Amino acid sequence: MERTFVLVKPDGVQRGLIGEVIARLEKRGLKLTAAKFLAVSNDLAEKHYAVHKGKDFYPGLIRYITSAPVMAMVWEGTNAVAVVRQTMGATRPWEAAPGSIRHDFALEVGRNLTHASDSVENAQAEIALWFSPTELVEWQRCSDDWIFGKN
Ligand code: IDP
Repeated sequence: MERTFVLVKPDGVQRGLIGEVIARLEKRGLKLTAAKFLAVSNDLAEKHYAVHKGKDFYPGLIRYITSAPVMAMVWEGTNAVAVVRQTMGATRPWEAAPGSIRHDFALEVGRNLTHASDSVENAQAEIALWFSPTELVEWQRCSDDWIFGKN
């Protein structure tokens, strides 16, 4: 089953939106595999956003992500990477689809509430960066067959 990495970033935590994000992902049918609440070190922030190093917004991005605690999670399900990106909405909130989290709760690209992996390959790398293998929980959910459609 496909897995993806999700962060409720500091603004989402400060604004009391952890529950909203989790509720939307749960209701969509995705299954929680791992979760932890943590303060992000500079080292972790720089590794996570290495692809953006050198860009004009990079220093502000590192300051933002290390400014307050985050909720880090792994979610799994059919096409989890694409489905979660869609649930979050486009990076720039003013371009996010109505009904997406960034559309419904955000205005600024630099305060867009969440992170979600943008490819299966990046999801695997981000999950490995943020979680140890023992923190990933394999479990049976009683609704799995009703959501994933396996008979
Ligand atoms: P994503 O979070 O939707 O995957 P990325 O392009 O990977 O978007 O950018 C990572 C994060 O960097 C964004 O979520 C946003 O917080 C921040 N960011 C991206 N572009 C800008 C910008 O032009 N100004 C300020 N922050 C930006």
